[in-house]
Amino acid sequence: MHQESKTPELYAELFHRHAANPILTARDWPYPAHTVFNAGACLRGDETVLLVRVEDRRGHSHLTVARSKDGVSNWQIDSRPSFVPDPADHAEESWGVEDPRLTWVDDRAQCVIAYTAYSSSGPLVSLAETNDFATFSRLGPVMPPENKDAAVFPCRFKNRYAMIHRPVPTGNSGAHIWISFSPDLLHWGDHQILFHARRGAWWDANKTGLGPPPLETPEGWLIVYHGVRVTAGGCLYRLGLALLDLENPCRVLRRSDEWILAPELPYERQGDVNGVVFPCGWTMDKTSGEIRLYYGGADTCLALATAQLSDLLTYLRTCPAPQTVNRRTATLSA
Ligand code: BMA
Repeated sequence: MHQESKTPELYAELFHRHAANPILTARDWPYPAHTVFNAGACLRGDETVLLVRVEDRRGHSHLTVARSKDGVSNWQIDSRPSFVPDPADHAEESWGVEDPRLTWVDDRAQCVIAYTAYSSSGPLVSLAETNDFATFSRLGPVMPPENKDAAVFPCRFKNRYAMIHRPVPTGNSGAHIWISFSPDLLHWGDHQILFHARRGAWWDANKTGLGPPPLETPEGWLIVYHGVRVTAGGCLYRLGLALLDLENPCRVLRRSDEWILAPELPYERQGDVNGVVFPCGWTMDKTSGEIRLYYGGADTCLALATAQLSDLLTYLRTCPAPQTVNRRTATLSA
């Protein structure tokens, strides 16, 4: 395994893959499933709760709850799908629901789920809420297609909720990460580009997207995002870090030039979609400062990597502060 390698590492690794990886596969599922991956995560009481994307043999996805005391093993998985597409009342879910990001929002006493609703007109962003992971209430679609990779912040900014998301513009100008604001989680505006996909040879050229929801730290909102490099052998999904200002999350304080996690091991390199690490959830142990990143491997299984928050922040302090851009246009490139 990676951690037991005898050759010295070429780069210092911030995230360490868990020895039990992949921690969940379709073989662990209590009912027939093709693949399980891209799970949202949160801590509730003494449990880690995952909302796992499960793809069936039609190719459609639903979401299923898995709970564990240690966040690694002995997962208690709902015996049937927990959150299923509802195409009769929600046509936007006719091809499934995917990639949930979970944010506990104190002032609603609810976990807000931002997920991709896969409509026949393309993927869009929908929101739902739950406080027990048994019953879910939909707020409905909030961003039209094509848009995905969304998560809401856990608090309001000057009385407005904030959400990060990733629209895909027409043309060839790149898929950038945006932020928007809302008084009620239903009506969204003040749309601004948070940061651009880079271009050319960069690892995050052309397409970027938020990973898990922003995590509050003493130095800013911690962001993990994926960048997609299109190669002759297919797309490579790798991960980078960024830090946003605590008071004004439209301000990007730092952004890593290098990726910090990339497909390397067989369960990341080979699967339904080769060469993908795709996190939708993380948790933090406030006592130890350990961050647990839950990520899909090759669109087939679920894996875990851990890092120390202090190491991530130390690394980010060495990263450049991005140039200021006109955030309301998508035309400028970084
Ligand atoms: C993205 C999303 C993810 C998926 C990734 C790689 O666009 O659809 O669900 O893991 O592509 O296939």
